[in-house]
Amino acid sequence: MKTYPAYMADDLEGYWHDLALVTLERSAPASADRYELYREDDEVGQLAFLTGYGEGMYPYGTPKNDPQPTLREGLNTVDATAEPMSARGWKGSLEDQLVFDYDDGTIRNDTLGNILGETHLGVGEYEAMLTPGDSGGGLFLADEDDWLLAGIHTFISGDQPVGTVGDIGVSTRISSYTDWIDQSTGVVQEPEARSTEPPSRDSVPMEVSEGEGVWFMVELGSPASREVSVDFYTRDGTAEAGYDVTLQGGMPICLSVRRVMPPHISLKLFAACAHKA
Ligand SMILES: [Ca+2]
Ligand SMILES: [Ca+2]
Repeated sequence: MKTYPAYMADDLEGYWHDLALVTLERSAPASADRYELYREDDEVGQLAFLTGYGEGMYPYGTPKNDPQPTLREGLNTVDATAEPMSARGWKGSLEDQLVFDYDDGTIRNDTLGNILGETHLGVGEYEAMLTPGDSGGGLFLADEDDWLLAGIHTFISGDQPVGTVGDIGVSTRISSYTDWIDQSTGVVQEPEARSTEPPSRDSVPMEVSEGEGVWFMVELGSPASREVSVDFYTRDGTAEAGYDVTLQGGMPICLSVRRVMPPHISLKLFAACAHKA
């Protein structure tokens, strides 16, 4: 695990850079969901998707007493960075934190609306807040066709019990840390395909530089008269699937060919490689 160098959590001095990177001993399974980082600095005002394994709670602080940790999700709106809270005595890396309040549709509980002078009464029944145990969970913002990881939950500010309407949730702002994350985990390169398909088995590259596309050749002994499909899998070597290499098009890839003349087909497979910084 690699903790952000200037991390500090202190009741008097505040929360600073509450972020760490965890390296798994083995690659996560290919079936595990993966999310890109949110890299823009326009998070404020956006609808956010909150996830976490925190304690189940009803909106006014009554615990649900779940028998085991449960993944929950809900929505809220990123009201601001935590910077305006410095006037209220907050300390810490405030510019690098995203804050959102737990609304119940009333002005009275519109905590950040009242502080910031901009009424925002929440998103109704989907409005969600962090509870104890949600630390480390994700705050996601929508991209065109996916959700991007924009925050990691760090703490809740409010009266006891925490997680009730009017509380403020705080997530570490990922866009402030993308340089550190990139340097620590490797830089994703755009893969470039080799310009031409290899003409023969002998010319299929056995070694490939990072950032280059890879061609695989699959040969048939004789012309096919019906649909042919090929299943293939990768085996981890010095590069691990899902960690060092991402296969575009998913895994396994199945190729169907109706007529094959001449009797070989070739697959093009891009490998997006990451190199260790
Ligand atoms: Ca809210
Ligand atoms: Ca609000």
